[in-house]
Amino acid sequence: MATLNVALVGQGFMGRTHSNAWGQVNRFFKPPLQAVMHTVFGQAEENPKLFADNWGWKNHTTDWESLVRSPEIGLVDIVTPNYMHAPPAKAAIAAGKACACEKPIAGSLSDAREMVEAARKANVKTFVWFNYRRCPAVGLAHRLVKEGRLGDIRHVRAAYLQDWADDSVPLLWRFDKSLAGSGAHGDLNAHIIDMARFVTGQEIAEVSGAISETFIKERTKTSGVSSGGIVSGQAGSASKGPVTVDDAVLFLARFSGGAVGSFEAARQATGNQNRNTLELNGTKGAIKFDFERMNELQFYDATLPRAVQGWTTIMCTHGGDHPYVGNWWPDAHLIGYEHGFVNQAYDILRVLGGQEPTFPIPDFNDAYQTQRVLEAAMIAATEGHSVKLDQVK
Ligand code: NAI
Ligand code: SOE
Repeated sequence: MATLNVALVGQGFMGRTHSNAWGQVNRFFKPPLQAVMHTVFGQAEENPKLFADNWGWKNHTTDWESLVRSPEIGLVDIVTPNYMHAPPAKAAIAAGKACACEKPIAGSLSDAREMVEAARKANVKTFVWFNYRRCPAVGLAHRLVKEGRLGDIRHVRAAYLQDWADDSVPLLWRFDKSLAGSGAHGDLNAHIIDMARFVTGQEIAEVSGAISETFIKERTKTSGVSSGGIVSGQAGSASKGPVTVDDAVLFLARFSGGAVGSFEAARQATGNQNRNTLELNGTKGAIKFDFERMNELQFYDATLPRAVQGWTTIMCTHGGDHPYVGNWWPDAHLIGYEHGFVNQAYDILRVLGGQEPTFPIPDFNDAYQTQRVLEAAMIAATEGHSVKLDQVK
Protein backbone atom coordinates (compact mmCIF):
# COMPACT_ATOMS: atom_id res chain seq x y z
CA MET A 1 0.00 0.00 0.00
CA ALA A 2 1.32 3.47 -0.94
CA THR A 3 2.10 5.72 2.02
CA LEU A 4 2.31 9.44 2.75
CA ASN A 5 4.70 10.82 5.36
CA VAL A 6 2.98 13.59 7.32
CA ALA A 7 4.72 16.38 9.28
CA LEU A 8 2.68 18.28 11.87
CA VAL A 9 3.74 21.85 12.72
CA GLY A 10 2.35 22.68 16.18
CA GLN A 11 1.12 20.61 19.09
CA GLY A 12 -1.54 22.64 20.90
CA PHE A 13 -5.31 22.09 20.75
CA MET A 14 -5.33 21.45 17.00
CA GLY A 15 -2.09 19.51 17.33
CA ARG A 16 -4.09 17.02 19.38
CA THR A 17 -7.12 16.84 17.04
CA HIS A 18 -4.94 16.44 13.95
CA SER A 19 -2.73 13.83 15.63
CA ASN A 20 -5.86 11.90 16.51
CA ALA A 21 -7.08 12.25 12.89
CA TRP A 22 -3.84 11.02 11.29
CA GLY A 23 -3.73 8.18 13.81
CA GLN A 24 -7.32 7.04 13.19
CA VAL A 25 -7.78 7.55 9.47
CA ASN A 26 -6.13 4.35 8.22
CA ARG A 27 -8.06 2.26 10.74
CA PHE A 28 -11.58 3.50 9.95
CA PHE A 29 -11.27 4.32 6.25
CA LYS A 30 -9.56 2.69 3.29
CA PRO A 31 -7.69 5.69 1.85
CA PRO A 32 -5.67 5.21 -1.34
CA LEU A 33 -2.59 6.39 0.61
CA GLN A 34 -1.87 5.28 4.17
CA ALA A 35 -0.95 8.21 6.44
CA VAL A 36 2.36 7.77 8.28
CA MET A 37 2.78 9.98 11.36
CA HIS A 38 6.38 10.86 10.55
CA THR A 39 7.38 13.93 12.62
CA VAL A 40 5.78 16.50 14.90
CA PHE A 41 7.21 19.96 15.59
CA GLY A 42 6.73 21.60 18.99
CA GLN A 43 8.45 24.37 20.85
CA ALA A 44 11.10 23.06 23.29
CA GLU A 45 9.12 24.07 26.39
CA GLU A 46 6.14 22.00 25.16
CA ASN A 47 8.12 18.76 25.40
CA PRO A 48 7.66 17.46 21.84
CA LYS A 49 9.04 14.04 22.81
CA LEU A 50 6.25 13.49 25.33
CA PHE A 51 3.68 14.64 22.74
CA ALA A 52 5.15 12.40 20.02
CA ASP A 53 5.18 9.35 22.31
CA ASN A 54 1.61 9.97 23.46
CA TRP A 55 0.10 10.45 20.00
CA GLY A 56 2.24 8.03 18.00
CA TRP A 57 4.51 10.33 16.01
CA LYS A 58 7.68 8.47 15.00
CA ASN A 59 9.91 11.55 15.38
CA HIS A 60 9.82 14.98 16.97
CA THR A 61 11.71 18.22 16.42
CA THR A 62 11.98 21.82 17.58
CA ASP A 63 13.13 22.98 14.13
CA TRP A 64 10.13 23.50 11.83
CA GLU A 65 12.20 25.09 9.05
CA SER A 66 14.20 21.91 8.45
CA LEU A 67 11.14 19.72 8.95
CA VAL A 68 8.99 21.32 6.26
CA ARG A 69 11.84 21.00 3.72
CA SER A 70 12.79 17.43 4.63
CA PRO A 71 12.84 15.15 1.56
CA GLU A 72 11.18 12.46 3.68
CA ILE A 73 7.96 14.49 4.11
CA GLY A 74 5.06 14.39 1.64
CA LEU A 75 2.44 16.53 3.43
CA VAL A 76 3.03 19.42 5.84
CA ASP A 77 0.08 20.06 8.18
CA ILE A 78 0.09 23.45 9.93
CA VAL A 79 -1.63 24.00 13.29
CA THR A 80 0.07 27.13 14.63
CA PRO A 81 -1.56 30.51 15.45
CA ASN A 82 -2.82 32.44 12.42
CA TYR A 83 0.23 34.71 11.91
CA MET A 84 2.37 31.56 11.78
CA HIS A 85 0.50 29.88 8.91
CA ALA A 86 2.17 31.68 6.00
CA PRO A 87 5.87 31.14 6.92
CA PRO A 88 5.79 27.31 7.19
CA ALA A 89 3.22 27.05 4.36
CA LYS A 90 5.34 29.06 1.94
CA ALA A 91 8.50 27.14 2.92
CA ALA A 92 6.76 23.77 2.50
CA ILE A 93 5.27 24.76 -0.85
CA ALA A 94 8.65 26.04 -2.08
CA ALA A 95 10.03 22.59 -1.24
CA GLY A 96 7.28 21.02 -3.37
CA LYS A 97 5.23 19.59 -0.50
CA ALA A 98 1.48 19.28 -0.35
CA CYS A 99 0.27 21.52 2.45
CA ALA A 100 -2.73 21.46 4.81
CA CYS A 101 -3.38 24.45 7.04
CA GLU A 102 -5.75 25.35 9.84
CA LYS A 103 -8.35 28.09 9.43
CA PRO A 104 -8.51 31.00 8.91
CA ILE A 105 -5.98 30.46 6.12
CA ALA A 106 -3.99 33.43 7.47
CA GLY A 107 -4.10 36.39 9.83
CA SER A 108 -4.18 38.86 6.92
CA LEU A 109 -5.52 38.97 3.38
CA SER A 110 -2.03 39.70 2.02
CA ASP A 111 -0.60 36.57 3.68
CA ALA A 112 -3.50 34.55 2.28
CA ARG A 113 -2.92 35.94 -1.21
CA GLU A 114 0.80 35.11 -1.05
CA MET A 115 0.00 31.56 0.06
CA VAL A 116 -2.40 31.09 -2.87
CA GLU A 117 0.13 32.51 -5.31
CA ALA A 118 2.94 30.29 -3.97
CA ALA A 119 0.77 27.16 -4.30
CA ARG A 120 -0.29 28.12 -7.81
CA LYS A 121 3.30 28.65 -8.95
CA ALA A 122 4.56 25.43 -7.37
CA ASN A 123 1.48 23.49 -8.55
CA VAL A 124 1.12 21.65 -5.24
CA LYS A 125 -2.11 20.47 -3.60
CA THR A 126 -3.34 22.49 -0.63
CA PHE A 127 -6.11 22.04 1.95
CA VAL A 128 -7.69 24.13 4.71
CA TRP A 129 -9.31 22.53 7.74
CA PHE A 130 -12.86 23.85 7.57
CA ASN A 131 -13.83 20.77 9.51
CA TYR A 132 -17.56 21.49 9.83
CA ARG A 133 -17.96 20.64 6.13
CA ARG A 134 -17.12 17.08 7.19
CA CYS A 135 -20.05 16.71 9.62
CA PRO A 136 -22.49 14.25 8.02
CA ALA A 137 -25.43 16.61 8.71
CA VAL A 138 -23.69 19.49 6.90
CA GLY A 139 -22.85 17.15 4.03
CA LEU A 140 -26.51 16.16 3.82
CA ALA A 141 -27.55 19.83 3.80
CA HIS A 142 -25.13 20.45 0.89
CA ARG A 143 -26.61 17.49 -0.97
CA LEU A 144 -30.24 18.56 -0.38
CA VAL A 145 -29.52 22.04 -1.75
CA LYS A 146 -27.69 20.58 -4.75
CA GLU A 147 -30.60 18.24 -5.49
CA GLY A 148 -32.96 21.24 -5.51
CA ARG A 149 -34.93 20.09 -2.45
CA LEU A 150 -34.89 23.63 -1.02
CA GLY A 151 -35.69 25.37 -4.33
CA ASP A 152 -34.20 28.85 -4.66
CA ILE A 153 -32.42 29.93 -1.49
CA ARG A 154 -33.86 33.20 -0.15
CA HIS A 155 -32.37 33.46 3.37
CA VAL A 156 -29.09 32.39 4.97
CA ARG A 157 -28.89 32.79 8.76
CA ALA A 158 -25.49 31.86 10.20
CA ALA A 159 -24.23 32.35 13.74
CA TYR A 160 -21.25 30.95 15.62
CA LEU A 161 -21.72 31.76 19.30
CA GLN A 162 -19.43 30.84 22.18
CA ASP A 163 -19.16 32.06 25.78
CA TRP A 164 -15.66 31.17 27.00
CA ALA A 165 -14.07 34.64 26.85
CA ASP A 166 -15.11 36.32 30.11
CA ASP A 167 -12.79 38.72 31.92
CA SER A 168 -11.02 35.92 33.82
CA VAL A 169 -9.47 34.70 30.57
CA PRO A 170 -5.91 36.04 30.11
CA LEU A 171 -4.35 37.66 27.06
CA LEU A 172 -3.99 34.55 24.88
CA TRP A 173 -2.67 34.86 21.31
CA ARG A 174 -6.33 34.84 20.26
CA PHE A 175 -6.70 38.41 21.66
CA ASP A 176 -3.64 39.86 19.89
CA LYS A 177 -4.19 41.24 16.38
CA SER A 178 -0.54 40.76 15.41
CA LEU A 179 -0.85 37.02 16.14
CA ALA A 180 -4.51 36.27 15.33
CA GLY A 181 -5.44 38.89 12.72
CA SER A 182 -8.86 39.32 14.31
CA GLY A 183 -10.88 37.86 17.18
CA ALA A 184 -14.21 36.04 16.95
CA HIS A 185 -14.37 37.26 13.34
CA GLY A 186 -11.52 35.21 11.82
CA ASP A 187 -11.94 32.47 14.38
CA LEU A 188 -15.68 31.85 14.05
CA ASN A 189 -17.10 33.86 11.15
CA ALA A 190 -14.51 32.12 8.95
CA HIS A 191 -16.21 28.78 9.71
CA ILE A 192 -19.75 29.96 9.01
CA ILE A 193 -18.80 31.88 5.86
CA ASP A 194 -17.19 28.68 4.58
CA MET A 195 -20.21 26.57 5.61
CA ALA A 196 -22.61 28.99 3.95
CA ARG A 197 -20.57 28.94 0.73
CA PHE A 198 -20.36 25.15 0.84
CA VAL A 199 -24.03 24.46 1.57
CA THR A 200 -25.58 27.13 -0.70
CA GLY A 201 -23.04 26.76 -3.52
CA GLN A 202 -23.17 30.57 -3.79
CA GLU A 203 -20.51 33.23 -3.28
CA ILE A 204 -20.98 36.30 -1.10
CA ALA A 205 -21.18 39.27 -3.44
CA GLU A 206 -21.69 42.20 -1.03
CA VAL A 207 -21.36 42.85 2.69
CA SER A 208 -23.09 45.61 4.68
CA GLY A 209 -24.35 46.59 8.13
CA ALA A 210 -21.24 45.31 9.88
CA ILE A 211 -20.59 45.88 13.57
CA SER A 212 -17.45 44.97 15.49
CA GLU A 213 -17.18 45.25 19.29
CA THR A 214 -14.53 44.58 21.90
CA PHE A 215 -16.22 44.41 25.31
CA ILE A 216 -13.14 43.60 27.37
CA LYS A 217 -10.42 46.06 26.44
CA GLU A 218 -7.55 44.61 28.47
CA ARG A 219 -6.65 41.27 29.98
CA THR A 220 -3.98 39.92 32.29
CA LYS A 221 -0.78 39.01 30.50
CA THR A 222 0.09 35.35 30.29
CA SER A 223 3.21 33.40 29.54
CA GLY A 224 3.82 29.77 28.79
CA VAL A 225 2.62 27.47 26.10
CA SER A 226 -0.69 25.91 25.12
CA SER A 227 -1.88 23.10 27.33
CA GLY A 228 -3.92 21.75 24.44
CA GLY A 229 -7.22 23.51 25.17
CA ILE A 230 -8.40 27.08 24.52
CA VAL A 231 -7.82 28.59 27.97
CA SER A 232 -7.01 25.77 30.38
CA GLY A 233 -3.66 26.06 32.12
CA GLN A 234 -3.11 29.62 30.89
CA ALA A 235 -2.75 31.60 34.10
CA GLY A 236 -2.71 35.39 34.03
CA SER A 237 -0.19 37.64 35.81
CA ALA A 238 -0.66 40.88 37.79
CA SER A 239 -0.02 43.17 34.83
CA LYS A 240 -2.48 43.75 32.01
CA GLY A 241 -2.17 44.34 28.28
CA PRO A 242 -4.56 45.63 25.61
CA VAL A 243 -6.95 43.40 23.65
CA THR A 244 -6.48 44.36 20.00
CA VAL A 245 -9.18 42.21 18.38
CA ASP A 246 -12.99 42.02 18.39
CA ASP A 247 -15.09 39.95 20.79
CA ALA A 248 -18.03 40.00 18.37
CA VAL A 249 -18.62 40.81 14.69
CA LEU A 250 -22.02 40.85 12.96
CA PHE A 251 -22.74 41.61 9.31
CA LEU A 252 -25.27 41.24 6.49
CA ALA A 253 -24.57 39.76 3.07
CA ARG A 254 -25.97 39.44 -0.44
CA PHE A 255 -25.23 36.17 -2.25
CA SER A 256 -24.43 35.64 -5.93
CA GLY A 257 -27.60 33.56 -6.40
CA GLY A 258 -29.90 36.22 -4.96
CA ALA A 259 -30.13 35.10 -1.31
CA VAL A 260 -29.67 37.54 1.58
CA GLY A 261 -27.95 36.53 4.80
CA SER A 262 -26.80 37.45 8.27
CA PHE A 263 -23.64 36.36 10.08
CA GLU A 264 -22.78 36.66 13.78
CA ALA A 265 -19.64 35.57 15.64
CA ALA A 266 -19.31 36.03 19.39
CA ARG A 267 -17.19 34.77 22.28
CA GLN A 268 -19.29 36.17 25.13
CA ALA A 269 -22.74 34.98 24.07
CA THR A 270 -23.60 33.53 27.48
CA GLY A 271 -25.51 30.28 27.28
CA ASN A 272 -24.15 29.37 23.85
CA GLN A 273 -21.13 27.21 24.41
CA ASN A 274 -20.24 26.06 20.90
CA ARG A 275 -23.36 26.98 18.99
CA ASN A 276 -22.42 26.93 15.34
CA THR A 277 -25.70 27.28 13.46
CA LEU A 278 -26.83 27.60 9.86
CA GLU A 279 -30.42 28.03 8.67
CA LEU A 280 -31.44 28.25 5.01
CA ASN A 281 -34.94 29.08 3.80
CA GLY A 282 -35.74 28.27 0.17
CA THR A 283 -38.81 28.34 -2.03
CA LYS A 284 -39.39 24.59 -1.59
CA GLY A 285 -37.97 23.89 1.85
CA ALA A 286 -35.61 24.81 4.65
CA ILE A 287 -32.80 23.31 6.73
CA LYS A 288 -31.32 24.06 10.17
CA PHE A 289 -28.01 22.80 11.58
CA ASP A 290 -26.72 23.34 15.12
CA PHE A 291 -23.31 21.94 16.02
CA GLU A 292 -24.40 21.48 19.64
CA ARG A 293 -26.64 18.74 18.15
CA MET A 294 -24.22 17.84 15.39
CA ASN A 295 -25.68 14.44 14.49
CA GLU A 296 -29.01 16.00 13.51
CA LEU A 297 -30.26 18.01 10.54
CA GLN A 298 -33.65 19.75 10.66
CA PHE A 299 -35.47 19.64 7.32
CA TYR A 300 -38.74 21.35 6.35
CA ASP A 301 -40.30 20.09 3.13
CA ALA A 302 -42.65 22.78 1.83
CA THR A 303 -43.69 20.60 -1.14
CA LEU A 304 -45.71 18.34 1.16
CA PRO A 305 -49.44 19.02 1.62
CA ARG A 306 -49.78 21.97 4.01
CA ALA A 307 -51.60 19.79 6.55
CA VAL A 308 -48.45 17.73 7.20
CA GLN A 309 -45.72 20.32 6.72
CA GLY A 310 -43.41 20.69 9.68
CA TRP A 311 -39.79 20.39 10.80
CA THR A 312 -38.37 16.87 10.63
CA THR A 313 -35.37 15.92 12.75
CA ILE A 314 -33.09 13.66 10.73
CA MET A 315 -30.51 11.67 12.67
CA CYS A 316 -27.63 11.66 10.18
CA THR A 317 -26.17 8.38 11.35
CA HIS A 318 -27.10 5.88 8.64
CA GLY A 319 -24.14 4.54 6.73
CA GLY A 320 -25.86 3.86 3.41
CA ASP A 321 -27.55 7.26 3.33
CA HIS A 322 -25.33 9.72 5.17
CA PRO A 323 -21.72 10.58 4.36
CA TYR A 324 -18.74 9.25 6.38
CA VAL A 325 -20.74 7.54 9.14
CA GLY A 326 -20.68 4.13 7.45
CA ASN A 327 -16.96 4.04 8.25
CA TRP A 328 -17.56 4.56 11.96
CA TRP A 329 -19.98 2.65 14.13
CA PRO A 330 -23.18 0.69 13.44
CA ASP A 331 -26.12 2.86 12.30
CA ALA A 332 -27.46 5.28 14.93
CA HIS A 333 -24.30 5.18 17.11
CA LEU A 334 -23.45 8.87 17.32
CA ILE A 335 -20.21 10.59 16.33
CA GLY A 336 -18.52 13.69 17.81
CA TYR A 337 -16.21 16.67 17.26
CA GLU A 338 -13.07 14.69 16.47
CA HIS A 339 -14.72 12.68 13.70
CA GLY A 340 -14.94 15.73 11.41
CA PHE A 341 -11.15 15.93 11.46
CA VAL A 342 -10.68 12.23 10.70
CA ASN A 343 -13.23 12.55 7.88
CA GLN A 344 -11.21 15.46 6.49
CA ALA A 345 -7.91 13.55 6.80
CA TYR A 346 -9.59 10.81 4.72
CA ASP A 347 -10.60 13.27 2.00
CA ILE A 348 -7.09 14.78 1.95
CA LEU A 349 -5.67 11.29 1.40
CA ARG A 350 -8.23 10.65 -1.34
CA VAL A 351 -7.20 13.81 -3.19
CA LEU A 352 -3.47 13.12 -2.80
CA GLY A 353 -4.13 9.54 -3.91
CA GLY A 354 -5.78 10.78 -7.12
CA GLN A 355 -9.43 10.30 -6.08
CA GLU A 356 -12.32 12.74 -5.67
CA PRO A 357 -13.09 13.85 -2.09
CA THR A 358 -16.45 12.85 -0.60
CA PHE A 359 -17.46 16.53 -0.89
CA PRO A 360 -15.54 19.53 -2.25
CA ILE A 361 -12.61 20.25 0.06
CA PRO A 362 -11.33 23.81 0.42
CA ASP A 363 -7.86 24.51 -0.95
CA PHE A 364 -5.89 27.73 -0.32
CA ASN A 365 -7.69 29.55 -3.12
CA ASP A 366 -11.08 28.53 -1.75
CA ALA A 367 -10.12 29.64 1.77
CA TYR A 368 -8.86 32.91 0.27
CA GLN A 369 -12.43 33.60 -0.93
CA THR A 370 -13.57 33.27 2.69
CA GLN A 371 -10.72 35.56 3.79
CA ARG A 372 -11.92 38.18 1.29
CA VAL A 373 -15.36 38.12 2.91
CA LEU A 374 -13.76 38.53 6.35
CA GLU A 375 -11.81 41.51 5.03
CA ALA A 376 -14.90 43.04 3.39
CA ALA A 377 -16.80 42.80 6.69
CA MET A 378 -13.94 44.47 8.59
CA ILE A 379 -13.89 47.32 6.05
CA ALA A 380 -17.67 47.62 6.30
CA ALA A 381 -17.49 47.74 10.12
CA THR A 382 -14.64 50.25 10.25
CA GLU A 383 -15.77 52.57 7.46
CA GLY A 384 -19.52 52.23 7.93
CA HIS A 385 -20.53 51.48 4.35
CA SER A 386 -21.35 48.44 2.25
CA VAL A 387 -18.52 46.69 0.40
CA LYS A 388 -18.79 44.80 -2.88
CA LEU A 389 -16.57 41.73 -2.94
CA ASP A 390 -15.16 42.56 -6.35
CA GLN A 391 -13.47 45.54 -4.63
CA VAL A 392 -11.57 43.25 -2.23
CA LYS A 393 -8.63 41.38 -3.73
P1 NAI B 1 -2.66 26.50 20.48
O1 NAI B 1 -2.20 27.75 21.13
O2 NAI B 1 -3.32 25.47 21.33
O3 NAI B 1 -1.41 25.77 19.79
C1 NAI B 1 -0.56 26.48 18.91
C2 NAI B 1 0.72 25.68 18.63
O4 NAI B 1 1.54 26.48 17.79
C3 NAI B 1 1.53 25.33 19.86
O5 NAI B 1 2.13 24.09 19.70
C4 NAI B 1 2.57 26.43 19.87
O6 NAI B 1 3.78 26.10 20.51
C5 NAI B 1 2.84 26.63 18.39
N1 NAI B 1 3.37 27.97 18.12
C6 NAI B 1 2.92 29.15 18.59
N2 NAI B 1 3.66 30.18 18.13
C7 NAI B 1 4.62 29.61 17.35
C8 NAI B 1 5.71 30.13 16.62
N3 NAI B 1 5.96 31.44 16.56
N4 NAI B 1 6.48 29.27 15.94
C9 NAI B 1 6.23 27.96 15.97
N5 NAI B 1 5.21 27.40 16.67
C10 NAI B 1 4.42 28.22 17.34
O7 NAI B 1 -3.57 26.93 19.27
P2 NAI B 1 -4.75 26.10 18.58
O8 NAI B 1 -6.00 26.32 19.32
O9 NAI B 1 -4.28 24.72 18.34
O10 NAI B 1 -4.90 26.90 17.20
C11 NAI B 1 -4.00 26.69 16.14
C12 NAI B 1 -4.69 27.01 14.81
O11 NAI B 1 -5.82 26.17 14.68
C13 NAI B 1 -5.23 28.43 14.69
O12 NAI B 1 -5.07 28.86 13.37
C14 NAI B 1 -6.70 28.30 15.04
O13 NAI B 1 -7.51 29.30 14.42
C15 NAI B 1 -7.01 26.94 14.48
N6 NAI B 1 -8.11 26.26 15.16
C16 NAI B 1 -9.03 25.61 14.39
C17 NAI B 1 -10.05 24.90 14.95
C18 NAI B 1 -11.05 24.22 14.08
O14 NAI B 1 -12.12 23.90 14.53
N7 NAI B 1 -10.73 23.94 12.82
C19 NAI B 1 -10.20 24.80 16.42
C20 NAI B 1 -9.17 25.51 17.15
C21 NAI B 1 -8.18 26.19 16.52
C1 SOE C 1 -12.31 28.66 19.75
O1 SOE C 1 -13.13 29.73 19.45
C2 SOE C 1 -12.45 27.53 18.74
O2 SOE C 1 -11.62 26.48 19.15
C3 SOE C 1 -12.08 27.96 17.32
O3 SOE C 1 -10.71 28.33 17.23
C4 SOE C 1 -12.40 26.86 16.34
O4 SOE C 1 -12.10 27.21 15.03
C5 SOE C 1 -13.85 26.44 16.48
O5 SOE C 1 -14.12 25.39 15.61
C6 SOE C 1 -14.14 26.01 17.88
O6 SOE C 1 -13.78 27.07 18.76
